[in-house]
Amino acid sequence: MKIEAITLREIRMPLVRFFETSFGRTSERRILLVTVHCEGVEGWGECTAGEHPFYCEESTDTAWMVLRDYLAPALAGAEVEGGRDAARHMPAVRGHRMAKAALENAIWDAEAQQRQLPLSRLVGGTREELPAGVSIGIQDSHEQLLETIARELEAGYQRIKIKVKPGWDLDVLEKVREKWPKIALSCDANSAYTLDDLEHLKKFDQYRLLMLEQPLWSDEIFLHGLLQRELTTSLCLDECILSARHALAAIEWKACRILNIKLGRVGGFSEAIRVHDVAYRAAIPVWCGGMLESGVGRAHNLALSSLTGFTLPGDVSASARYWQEDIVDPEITVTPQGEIPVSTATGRGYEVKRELIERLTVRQELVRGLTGAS
Ligand code: OSB
Ligand code: MG
Repeated sequence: MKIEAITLREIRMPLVRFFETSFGRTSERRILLVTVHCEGVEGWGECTAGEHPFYCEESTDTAWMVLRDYLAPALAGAEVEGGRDAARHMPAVRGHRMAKAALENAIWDAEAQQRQLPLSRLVGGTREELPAGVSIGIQDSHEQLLETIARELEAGYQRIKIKVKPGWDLDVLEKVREKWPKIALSCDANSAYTLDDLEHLKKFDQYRLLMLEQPLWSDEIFLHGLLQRELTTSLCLDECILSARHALAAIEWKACRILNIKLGRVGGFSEAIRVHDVAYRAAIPVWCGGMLESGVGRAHNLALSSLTGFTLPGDVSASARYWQEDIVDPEITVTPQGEIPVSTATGRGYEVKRELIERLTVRQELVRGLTGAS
């Protein structure tokens, strides 16, 4: 498969409602999209980096720089077998996994189109219907949070995850459990606590959470293991799992009982599949995390979630929760039972809306392969 050229573009999309985590509030996304032009097909990828380096080191701007100056020049003009060997053609850039994932996932999409296979089947997926959950940000009041939860349960979502931080945690959980004693409920701290909070964190146990996600430092597996030994609640790791090696270390050390897998965080489909396989062999359930993606990233998340080990509801939610109008057709929707059917169309399964994308574009760059280069 010859990659003739690569388009990098940045689009801006206002969220229908702000999203707040322990590290800050987002109201408008700056999303980087990668298009690989290959022998008549176009593969699309999305970079999941945030606007600021707060969730991890990467941001929209660092990813743009790495893609423009290192990754796209190396892949434009290259002959690749497909998504699985794309990483071999990338220069030895350390880290910058979200930038790498945007390009690698676009190549997986192009390969699926060339082979006329749904992307979910190309990556090895077996599921046909995916259980959907929602991630609900920190709100301005408890009332707003309870209203939002009521609305999402009404829409059918199978699991509610709420963001927590010191000052927005136990009181909130108390109110939620008072109203809904039985719903599947998780919370995500995005590294807002330390081991000095041990006694406080033990109090989370009384709320019968499905899991507590990433309470401690974003680069720390060992200390999550010490915390897990002190809690009955299952820990789930997000930020600190960047590869299958990290997943293996966390599982062996019993630092968590559940893993969140994000395509961008681990560098693309190839590594995400390896993380899944490590967890599957150890009988550790996994689910797919979200990064406020547009429809392109959302479509890729659905394909990943079709792998056998994704038994827990993911942060794979309907387009309309985030966007006035999503950039794909059809938009992603959830059934009243809280499921998303896996697309059986070839490639990513959701067409891009070109005119809308053009209108949202704020910068664009075409990187061509050198003519005559093999
Ligand atoms: O930790 O899962 C997270 C959003 C931005 C950064 C980190 C996270 C999140 C979410 C949102 O929880 C999930 C989504 O709905 O896309
Ligand atoms: Mg998380």
